[in-house]
Amino acid sequence: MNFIDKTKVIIRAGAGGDGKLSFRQEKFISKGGPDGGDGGHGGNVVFAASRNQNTLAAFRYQRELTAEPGQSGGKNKRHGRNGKDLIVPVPVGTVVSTLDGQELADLTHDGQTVVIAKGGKGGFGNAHFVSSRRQAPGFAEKGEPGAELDAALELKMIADVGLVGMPNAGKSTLLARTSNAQPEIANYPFTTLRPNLGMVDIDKESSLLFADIPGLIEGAAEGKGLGHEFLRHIERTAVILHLIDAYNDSVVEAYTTIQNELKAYDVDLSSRPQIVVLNKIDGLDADIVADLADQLKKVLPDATPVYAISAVSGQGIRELLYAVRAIVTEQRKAVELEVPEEDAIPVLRLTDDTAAWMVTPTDEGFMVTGTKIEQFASRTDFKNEEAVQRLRDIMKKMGILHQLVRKGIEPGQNIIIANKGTLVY
Ligand SMILES: Nc1nc2c(ncn2[C@@H]2O[C@H](COP(=O)(O)OP(=O)(O)OP(=O)(O)O)[C@@H](O)[C@H]2O)c(=O)[nH]1
Ligand SMILES: [Mg+2]
Repeated sequence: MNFIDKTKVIIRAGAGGDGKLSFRQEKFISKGGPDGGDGGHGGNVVFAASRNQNTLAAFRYQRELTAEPGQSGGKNKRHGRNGKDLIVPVPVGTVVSTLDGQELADLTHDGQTVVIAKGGKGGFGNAHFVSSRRQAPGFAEKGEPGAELDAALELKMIADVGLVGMPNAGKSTLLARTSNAQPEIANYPFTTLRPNLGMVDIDKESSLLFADIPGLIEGAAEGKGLGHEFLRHIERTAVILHLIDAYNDSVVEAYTTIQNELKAYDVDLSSRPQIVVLNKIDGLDADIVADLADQLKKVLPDATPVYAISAVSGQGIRELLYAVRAIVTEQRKAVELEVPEEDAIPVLRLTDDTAAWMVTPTDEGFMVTGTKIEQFASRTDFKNEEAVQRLRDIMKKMGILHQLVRKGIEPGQNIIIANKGTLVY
Protein backbone atom coordinates (compact mmCIF):
# COMPACT_ATOMS: atom_id res chain seq x y z
CA MET A 1 0.00 0.00 0.00
CA ASN A 2 1.47 3.26 -1.09
CA PHE A 3 0.80 5.43 1.85
CA ILE A 4 1.89 9.06 1.76
CA ASP A 5 1.18 10.73 5.02
CA LYS A 6 3.50 13.71 5.13
CA THR A 7 4.09 16.29 2.48
CA LYS A 8 4.91 19.93 1.86
CA VAL A 9 2.92 22.43 -0.14
CA ILE A 10 3.23 26.03 -1.22
CA ILE A 11 0.10 28.01 -0.50
CA ARG A 12 -0.69 31.30 -2.16
CA ALA A 13 -3.86 33.23 -1.62
CA GLY A 14 -4.94 35.62 -4.38
CA ALA A 15 -3.75 39.22 -4.40
CA GLY A 16 -6.34 41.95 -4.16
CA GLY A 17 -7.09 43.83 -7.36
CA ASP A 18 -5.81 47.39 -7.71
CA GLY A 19 -8.15 50.29 -7.25
CA LYS A 20 -8.69 52.35 -10.40
CA LEU A 21 -7.46 55.90 -10.82
CA SER A 22 -9.76 57.63 -13.28
CA PHE A 23 -11.99 60.65 -13.90
CA ARG A 24 -15.28 60.84 -15.69
CA GLN A 25 -15.00 61.84 -19.31
CA GLU A 26 -17.52 64.57 -19.78
CA LYS A 27 -18.04 66.69 -22.80
CA PHE A 28 -16.63 70.20 -22.50
CA ILE A 29 -15.15 69.48 -19.06
CA SER A 30 -11.43 68.84 -19.01
CA LYS A 31 -11.52 66.71 -15.86
CA GLY A 32 -14.78 65.18 -14.62
CA GLY A 33 -15.36 63.80 -11.14
CA PRO A 34 -13.25 60.90 -9.89
CA ASP A 35 -14.86 57.57 -10.82
CA GLY A 36 -12.20 54.90 -10.24
CA GLY A 37 -13.74 51.72 -8.78
CA ASP A 38 -12.36 49.42 -6.11
CA GLY A 39 -10.36 46.29 -6.81
CA GLY A 40 -11.86 42.90 -5.96
CA HIS A 41 -10.58 40.84 -3.02
CA GLY A 42 -8.15 38.01 -3.67
CA GLY A 43 -9.43 34.46 -3.21
CA ASN A 44 -8.66 32.55 -0.01
CA VAL A 45 -7.07 29.13 0.12
CA VAL A 46 -9.49 26.99 2.12
CA PHE A 47 -8.92 23.44 3.30
CA ALA A 48 -11.98 21.23 3.56
CA ALA A 49 -11.80 17.91 5.36
CA SER A 50 -13.51 15.14 3.49
CA ARG A 51 -14.10 11.47 4.21
CA ASN A 52 -13.73 10.85 0.48
CA GLN A 53 -10.02 11.57 0.66
CA ASN A 54 -7.82 8.92 2.18
CA THR A 55 -4.28 10.08 1.54
CA LEU A 56 -2.21 13.16 0.84
CA ALA A 57 -0.97 11.55 -2.38
CA ALA A 58 -2.69 14.16 -4.56
CA PHE A 59 -0.26 16.80 -3.30
CA ARG A 60 2.64 14.99 -4.90
CA TYR A 61 1.31 16.23 -8.23
CA GLN A 62 -0.12 19.49 -7.03
CA ARG A 63 2.39 21.13 -4.74
CA GLU A 64 1.30 24.68 -5.37
CA LEU A 65 -2.11 25.71 -4.16
CA THR A 66 -2.93 29.09 -5.61
CA ALA A 67 -6.19 31.00 -5.36
CA GLU A 68 -7.42 33.51 -7.91
CA PRO A 69 -6.45 37.20 -7.65
CA GLY A 70 -9.09 39.90 -7.49
CA GLN A 71 -9.65 41.97 -10.62
CA SER A 72 -8.75 45.62 -10.81
CA GLY A 73 -11.44 48.23 -10.38
CA GLY A 74 -12.75 49.99 -13.45
CA LYS A 75 -14.07 53.29 -14.64
CA ASN A 76 -17.56 54.39 -13.64
CA LYS A 77 -16.85 53.06 -10.12
CA ARG A 78 -16.95 49.52 -11.46
CA HIS A 79 -15.90 47.09 -8.73
CA GLY A 80 -13.36 44.46 -9.77
CA ARG A 81 -14.54 40.86 -9.47
CA ASN A 82 -13.42 39.03 -6.32
CA GLY A 83 -11.03 36.11 -6.84
CA LYS A 84 -12.57 32.69 -6.31
CA ASP A 85 -11.55 30.81 -3.18
CA LEU A 86 -9.50 27.72 -3.83
CA ILE A 87 -11.19 24.87 -1.95
CA VAL A 88 -8.72 22.07 -1.30
CA PRO A 89 -10.20 18.74 -0.20
CA VAL A 90 -7.98 17.00 2.35
CA PRO A 91 -8.51 13.78 4.30
CA VAL A 92 -10.04 13.95 7.75
CA GLY A 93 -7.10 13.90 10.16
CA THR A 94 -4.93 16.35 8.23
CA VAL A 95 -2.77 18.62 10.36
CA VAL A 96 -1.37 21.76 8.73
CA SER A 97 1.78 23.36 10.16
CA THR A 98 4.40 25.88 9.20
CA LEU A 99 7.75 24.40 8.19
CA ASP A 100 9.16 25.26 11.60
CA GLY A 101 6.46 23.19 13.24
CA GLN A 102 3.85 25.70 14.38
CA GLU A 103 0.46 24.04 14.07
CA LEU A 104 -1.99 26.10 12.05
CA ALA A 105 -4.99 23.85 11.70
CA ASP A 106 -6.17 20.42 12.62
CA LEU A 107 -8.99 19.09 10.48
CA THR A 108 -10.63 16.44 12.58
CA HIS A 109 -14.12 16.01 11.16
CA ASP A 110 -15.83 15.55 7.86
CA GLY A 111 -16.98 18.79 6.26
CA GLN A 112 -14.83 20.99 8.46
CA THR A 113 -13.26 23.94 6.65
CA VAL A 114 -10.54 26.37 7.60
CA VAL A 115 -9.04 29.36 5.78
CA ILE A 116 -5.34 28.58 5.56
CA ALA A 117 -4.31 31.69 3.65
CA LYS A 118 -6.38 34.84 3.35
CA GLY A 119 -6.64 36.66 0.05
CA GLY A 120 -5.43 40.25 -0.15
CA LYS A 121 -7.93 43.07 0.17
CA GLY A 122 -8.76 44.93 -2.99
CA GLY A 123 -7.42 48.47 -3.22
CA PHE A 124 -9.84 51.41 -3.15
CA GLY A 125 -10.33 53.34 -6.34
CA ASN A 126 -9.90 57.10 -6.28
CA ALA A 127 -13.67 57.63 -6.10
CA HIS A 128 -13.47 56.24 -2.59
CA PHE A 129 -11.25 59.08 -1.37
CA VAL A 130 -13.49 61.97 -2.30
CA SER A 131 -14.11 64.26 0.64
CA SER A 132 -14.85 67.90 1.22
CA ARG A 133 -11.11 68.55 1.49
CA ARG A 134 -10.20 66.32 -1.42
CA GLN A 135 -12.53 66.70 -4.36
CA ALA A 136 -10.33 65.20 -7.02
CA PRO A 137 -8.11 62.55 -5.41
CA GLY A 138 -5.31 61.79 -7.82
CA PHE A 139 -4.44 58.40 -6.39
CA ALA A 140 -5.88 54.95 -5.91
CA GLU A 141 -4.80 52.09 -3.68
CA LYS A 142 -2.98 49.04 -4.91
CA GLY A 143 -4.39 45.63 -4.08
CA GLU A 144 -2.89 43.92 -1.05
CA PRO A 145 -0.78 40.82 -1.70
CA GLY A 146 -2.42 37.54 -0.68
CA ALA A 147 -0.99 35.57 2.22
CA GLU A 148 1.69 33.10 1.19
CA LEU A 149 3.22 30.30 3.15
CA ASP A 150 5.06 27.03 2.86
CA ALA A 151 3.18 24.46 4.86
CA ALA A 152 3.71 20.92 6.00
CA LEU A 153 0.73 18.62 5.79
CA GLU A 154 0.55 15.54 7.90
CA LEU A 155 -2.15 12.94 7.95
CA LYS A 156 -2.81 11.64 11.40
CA MET A 157 -5.08 8.75 10.67
CA ILE A 158 -8.06 8.79 12.92
CA ALA A 159 -8.74 5.11 13.08
CA ASP A 160 -11.10 3.86 15.75
CA VAL A 161 -8.88 0.98 16.74
CA GLY A 162 -5.09 0.74 16.73
CA LEU A 163 -3.45 -2.69 16.57
CA VAL A 164 -0.22 -2.93 18.52
CA GLY A 165 1.99 -5.80 19.50
CA MET A 166 5.34 -7.45 18.99
CA PRO A 167 6.40 -8.34 15.47
CA ASN A 168 4.78 -11.56 14.28
CA ALA A 169 1.91 -11.37 16.81
CA GLY A 170 -0.61 -11.67 13.98
CA LYS A 171 -1.78 -8.06 13.70
CA SER A 172 -1.88 -8.04 9.92
CA THR A 173 -3.51 -11.46 9.87
CA LEU A 174 -6.31 -10.13 12.07
CA LEU A 175 -6.76 -7.06 9.88
CA ALA A 176 -6.80 -9.18 6.71
CA ARG A 177 -9.30 -11.61 8.19
CA THR A 178 -11.74 -8.96 9.41
CA SER A 179 -11.46 -6.15 6.88
CA ASN A 180 -11.17 -5.29 3.22
CA ALA A 181 -7.45 -4.57 3.63
CA GLN A 182 -4.84 -6.91 2.18
CA PRO A 183 -1.72 -6.38 4.23
CA GLU A 184 1.32 -8.55 3.71
CA ILE A 185 1.50 -11.45 6.13
CA ALA A 186 4.53 -13.63 6.76
CA ASN A 187 6.14 -15.72 9.42
CA TYR A 188 8.96 -13.33 10.19
CA PRO A 189 9.24 -10.12 12.20
CA PHE A 190 8.75 -6.73 10.57
CA THR A 191 6.61 -7.90 7.70
CA THR A 192 4.61 -4.72 8.02
CA LEU A 193 6.74 -1.70 7.20
CA ARG A 194 4.03 0.90 6.86
CA PRO A 195 0.67 1.34 8.52
CA ASN A 196 -2.35 -0.32 6.93
CA LEU A 197 -5.92 0.78 7.34
CA GLY A 198 -8.93 -1.48 7.08
CA MET A 199 -12.65 -1.02 7.53
CA VAL A 200 -14.04 -3.80 9.72
CA ASP A 201 -17.76 -4.52 9.56
CA ILE A 202 -18.97 -5.38 13.04
CA ASP A 203 -22.52 -6.10 11.90
CA LYS A 204 -24.92 -4.74 9.30
CA GLU A 205 -25.16 -1.37 11.04
CA SER A 206 -21.69 -0.53 12.12
CA SER A 207 -18.12 -0.72 11.04
CA LEU A 208 -14.89 0.49 12.57
CA LEU A 209 -11.64 1.68 11.04
CA PHE A 210 -8.66 -0.39 12.19
CA ALA A 211 -5.02 0.66 11.86
CA ASP A 212 -2.33 -2.00 11.71
CA ILE A 213 1.11 -0.62 12.47
CA PRO A 214 4.55 -2.23 12.34
CA GLY A 215 5.48 -4.36 15.34
CA LEU A 216 7.19 -2.84 18.36
CA ILE A 217 10.16 -4.26 20.20
CA GLU A 218 11.94 -3.38 23.41
CA GLY A 219 13.87 -0.15 22.89
CA ALA A 220 11.60 1.10 20.12
CA ALA A 221 11.55 4.43 21.94
CA GLU A 222 15.30 4.69 21.32
CA GLY A 223 14.79 3.82 17.68
CA LYS A 224 15.20 0.04 17.76
CA GLY A 225 13.37 -1.99 15.15
CA LEU A 226 11.14 0.28 13.14
CA GLY A 227 11.03 2.58 16.09
CA HIS A 228 8.29 4.67 17.49
CA GLU A 229 7.54 6.65 14.42
CA PHE A 230 4.34 4.82 13.63
CA LEU A 231 2.77 5.24 17.03
CA ARG A 232 1.55 8.66 15.99
CA HIS A 233 -0.96 6.82 13.81
CA ILE A 234 -2.67 5.42 16.85
CA GLU A 235 -2.37 8.56 18.96
CA ARG A 236 -5.98 9.35 18.30
CA THR A 237 -7.64 5.98 18.18
CA ALA A 238 -10.42 5.41 20.69
CA VAL A 239 -9.00 2.08 21.74
CA ILE A 240 -5.74 0.19 21.44
CA LEU A 241 -6.02 -3.49 20.64
CA HIS A 242 -2.96 -5.14 22.09
CA LEU A 243 -2.30 -8.47 20.40
CA ILE A 244 -0.10 -11.07 22.10
CA ASP A 245 1.16 -14.26 20.49
CA ALA A 246 0.10 -17.11 22.82
CA TYR A 247 3.29 -18.94 21.85
CA ASN A 248 5.50 -16.35 23.55
CA ASP A 249 7.81 -17.79 26.23
CA SER A 250 6.14 -15.39 28.59
CA VAL A 251 2.94 -13.63 27.62
CA VAL A 252 3.35 -11.35 30.65
CA GLU A 253 6.76 -10.24 29.48
CA ALA A 254 5.45 -9.65 25.99
CA TYR A 255 2.66 -7.54 27.45
CA THR A 256 4.92 -5.42 29.70
CA THR A 257 7.48 -4.87 26.94
CA ILE A 258 4.85 -3.27 24.73
CA GLN A 259 3.32 -1.35 27.64
CA ASN A 260 6.72 0.18 28.40
CA GLU A 261 7.14 1.26 24.80
CA LEU A 262 3.68 2.80 24.76
CA LYS A 263 4.58 4.64 27.94
CA ALA A 264 7.86 5.94 26.50
CA TYR A 265 6.09 7.53 23.52
CA ASP A 266 5.79 11.35 23.34
CA VAL A 267 2.36 11.14 24.88
CA ASP A 268 1.89 8.27 27.29
CA LEU A 269 -0.21 5.76 25.35
CA SER A 270 -0.04 3.07 28.02
CA SER A 271 -3.01 4.47 29.90
CA ARG A 272 -5.30 4.62 26.89
CA PRO A 273 -8.29 2.29 26.79
CA GLN A 274 -6.89 -1.04 25.77
CA ILE A 275 -8.11 -4.51 24.97
CA VAL A 276 -5.67 -7.31 25.56
CA VAL A 277 -5.98 -10.23 23.18
CA LEU A 278 -4.21 -13.58 23.08
CA ASN A 279 -3.79 -14.74 19.50
CA LYS A 280 -3.01 -18.06 17.79
CA ILE A 281 -5.09 -20.20 20.15
CA ASP A 282 -6.12 -22.53 17.28
CA GLY A 283 -3.66 -25.24 18.28
CA LEU A 284 -3.95 -24.83 22.05
CA ASP A 285 -6.04 -26.64 24.66
CA ALA A 286 -8.66 -24.55 26.40
CA ASP A 287 -7.06 -24.94 29.83
CA ILE A 288 -3.70 -23.73 28.55
CA VAL A 289 -5.43 -20.67 27.09
CA ALA A 290 -7.25 -20.09 30.39
CA ASP A 291 -3.97 -20.34 32.26
CA LEU A 292 -2.26 -17.80 29.95
CA ALA A 293 -5.19 -15.44 30.38
CA ASP A 294 -4.92 -15.77 34.18
CA GLN A 295 -1.23 -14.92 34.06
CA LEU A 296 -2.07 -11.75 32.17
CA LYS A 297 -4.95 -10.77 34.43
CA LYS A 298 -2.54 -10.69 37.37
CA VAL A 299 -0.62 -7.80 35.81
CA LEU A 300 -3.57 -6.04 34.21
CA PRO A 301 -5.68 -3.44 35.98
CA ASP A 302 -8.57 -4.97 37.95
CA ALA A 303 -11.37 -6.62 36.03
CA THR A 304 -9.74 -6.12 32.65
CA PRO A 305 -10.95 -8.96 30.46
CA VAL A 306 -8.52 -10.87 28.28
CA TYR A 307 -9.84 -12.05 24.94
CA ALA A 308 -8.54 -15.14 23.19
CA ILE A 309 -8.76 -15.55 19.44
CA SER A 310 -7.34 -17.20 16.41
CA ALA A 311 -6.85 -14.70 13.64
CA VAL A 312 -6.40 -17.66 11.29
CA SER A 313 -9.44 -19.80 12.20
CA GLY A 314 -11.65 -16.93 13.25
CA GLN A 315 -12.34 -18.37 16.68
CA GLY A 316 -13.30 -15.70 19.27
CA ILE A 317 -13.21 -12.86 16.77
CA ARG A 318 -16.91 -12.05 16.83
CA GLU A 319 -16.97 -11.64 20.63
CA LEU A 320 -13.85 -9.54 20.42
CA LEU A 321 -15.29 -7.20 17.81
CA TYR A 322 -18.45 -6.61 19.85
CA ALA A 323 -16.32 -5.75 22.87
CA VAL A 324 -14.22 -3.41 20.76
CA ARG A 325 -17.29 -1.64 19.47
CA ALA A 326 -18.68 -1.19 22.99
CA ILE A 327 -15.50 0.53 24.13
CA VAL A 328 -15.23 2.69 21.01
CA THR A 329 -18.83 3.87 21.45
CA GLU A 330 -18.23 4.67 25.10
CA GLN A 331 -15.01 6.50 24.33
CA ARG A 332 -16.43 8.57 21.53
CA LYS A 333 -19.25 9.67 23.81
CA ALA A 334 -16.83 10.63 26.54
CA VAL A 335 -14.75 12.65 24.09
CA GLU A 336 -17.80 14.45 22.73
CA LEU A 337 -18.81 15.46 26.24
CA GLU A 338 -15.32 16.61 27.05
CA VAL A 339 -14.61 18.84 24.07
CA PRO A 340 -16.55 22.08 24.01
CA GLU A 341 -17.80 22.96 20.55
CA GLU A 342 -15.53 26.04 20.19
CA ASP A 343 -12.46 23.98 20.85
CA ALA A 344 -13.49 21.57 18.14
CA ILE A 345 -13.40 24.35 15.55
CA PRO A 346 -9.80 25.06 14.73
CA VAL A 347 -9.02 28.66 13.97
CA LEU A 348 -5.92 29.86 12.24
CA ARG A 349 -3.73 31.68 14.68
CA LEU A 350 -3.25 35.13 13.27
CA THR A 351 -1.15 37.81 14.92
CA ASP A 352 -3.82 39.40 17.02
CA ASP A 353 -2.23 42.75 17.75
CA THR A 354 -2.42 44.09 14.21
CA ALA A 355 -2.34 47.75 15.21
CA ALA A 356 1.00 47.45 17.02
CA TRP A 357 4.04 48.94 15.31
CA MET A 358 7.70 49.55 16.00
CA VAL A 359 10.26 52.16 14.93
CA THR A 360 13.93 51.18 14.66
CA PRO A 361 16.72 53.50 13.52
CA THR A 362 18.99 51.97 10.85
CA ASP A 363 21.84 53.23 8.67
CA GLU A 364 19.48 53.82 5.75
CA GLY A 365 16.80 55.58 7.75
CA PHE A 366 14.04 54.71 10.19
CA MET A 367 12.50 51.26 9.86
CA VAL A 368 8.80 50.98 10.65
CA THR A 369 7.24 47.55 11.13
CA GLY A 370 3.76 46.38 12.15
CA THR A 371 0.94 44.43 10.55
CA LYS A 372 -1.51 47.27 9.98
CA ILE A 373 0.93 49.92 8.79
CA GLU A 374 2.60 47.39 6.48
CA GLN A 375 -0.81 46.53 5.04
CA PHE A 376 -1.45 50.17 4.28
CA ALA A 377 2.02 50.51 2.78
CA SER A 378 1.50 47.50 0.54
CA ARG A 379 -1.59 49.21 -0.84
CA THR A 380 0.26 52.46 -1.49
CA ASP A 381 1.57 53.46 -4.88
CA PHE A 382 4.87 55.00 -3.78
CA LYS A 383 5.35 56.69 -7.15
CA ASN A 384 2.23 58.76 -6.56
CA GLU A 385 2.90 61.71 -4.24
CA GLU A 386 -0.77 62.03 -3.26
CA ALA A 387 -0.88 58.39 -2.27
CA VAL A 388 2.31 58.80 -0.24
CA GLN A 389 0.83 61.86 1.44
CA ARG A 390 -2.15 59.75 2.50
CA LEU A 391 0.23 57.20 4.00
CA ARG A 392 1.85 60.03 5.97
CA ASP A 393 -1.61 61.01 7.25
CA ILE A 394 -2.22 57.43 8.36
CA MET A 395 1.14 57.32 10.14
CA LYS A 396 0.28 60.57 11.85
CA LYS A 397 -3.07 59.16 13.02
CA MET A 398 -1.41 56.01 14.32
CA GLY A 399 1.15 58.05 16.27
CA ILE A 400 4.07 56.80 14.21
CA LEU A 401 5.19 60.23 13.00
CA HIS A 402 5.26 61.48 16.56
CA GLN A 403 7.50 58.60 17.57
CA LEU A 404 9.80 59.25 14.58
CA VAL A 405 10.24 62.82 15.73
CA ARG A 406 11.03 61.68 19.26
CA LYS A 407 13.64 59.35 17.84
CA GLY A 408 15.21 62.35 16.12
CA ILE A 409 14.17 62.08 12.48
CA GLU A 410 15.27 65.02 10.29
CA PRO A 411 13.62 66.25 7.09
CA GLY A 412 15.05 64.41 4.11
CA GLN A 413 15.61 61.18 6.02
CA ASN A 414 14.01 57.94 4.89
CA ILE A 415 11.09 56.14 6.46
CA ILE A 416 11.33 52.52 5.40
CA ILE A 417 8.14 50.55 5.89
CA ALA A 418 9.39 47.00 6.22
CA ASN A 419 9.92 45.64 2.70
CA LYS A 420 6.89 47.51 1.35
CA GLY A 421 8.34 50.84 0.36
CA THR A 422 10.29 53.92 1.39
CA LEU A 423 9.21 57.52 1.71
CA VAL A 424 10.99 60.68 2.68
CA TYR A 425 10.13 62.48 5.91
N1 LIG B 1 -1.49 -20.57 13.97
C1 LIG B 1 -1.73 -19.30 13.85
N2 LIG B 1 -0.85 -18.52 13.19
C2 LIG B 1 -1.12 -17.21 13.07
C3 LIG B 1 -2.31 -16.63 13.64
N3 LIG B 1 -2.28 -15.31 13.36
C4 LIG B 1 -1.15 -15.06 12.66
N4 LIG B 1 -0.45 -16.20 12.49
C5 LIG B 1 0.83 -16.35 11.78
O1 LIG B 1 1.81 -15.54 12.41
C6 LIG B 1 2.73 -15.00 11.42
C7 LIG B 1 2.82 -13.51 11.57
O2 LIG B 1 1.60 -12.92 11.21
P1 LIG B 1 1.47 -11.39 10.77
O3 LIG B 1 0.03 -11.10 10.67
O4 LIG B 1 2.34 -11.09 9.63
O5 LIG B 1 2.06 -10.71 12.09
P2 LIG B 1 2.25 -9.16 12.39
O6 LIG B 1 1.89 -8.96 13.82
O7 LIG B 1 1.52 -8.35 11.41
O8 LIG B 1 3.81 -9.01 12.24
P3 LIG B 1 4.69 -7.72 11.84
O9 LIG B 1 4.02 -7.07 10.69
O10 LIG B 1 6.00 -8.28 11.50
O11 LIG B 1 4.72 -6.87 13.05
C8 LIG B 1 2.20 -15.46 10.08
O12 LIG B 1 2.91 -16.59 9.66
C9 LIG B 1 0.75 -15.80 10.36
O13 LIG B 1 0.25 -16.80 9.49
C10 LIG B 1 -3.20 -17.50 14.31
O14 LIG B 1 -4.26 -17.10 14.83
N5 LIG B 1 -2.86 -18.80 14.40
MG1 LIG C 1 2.16 -7.07 10.06
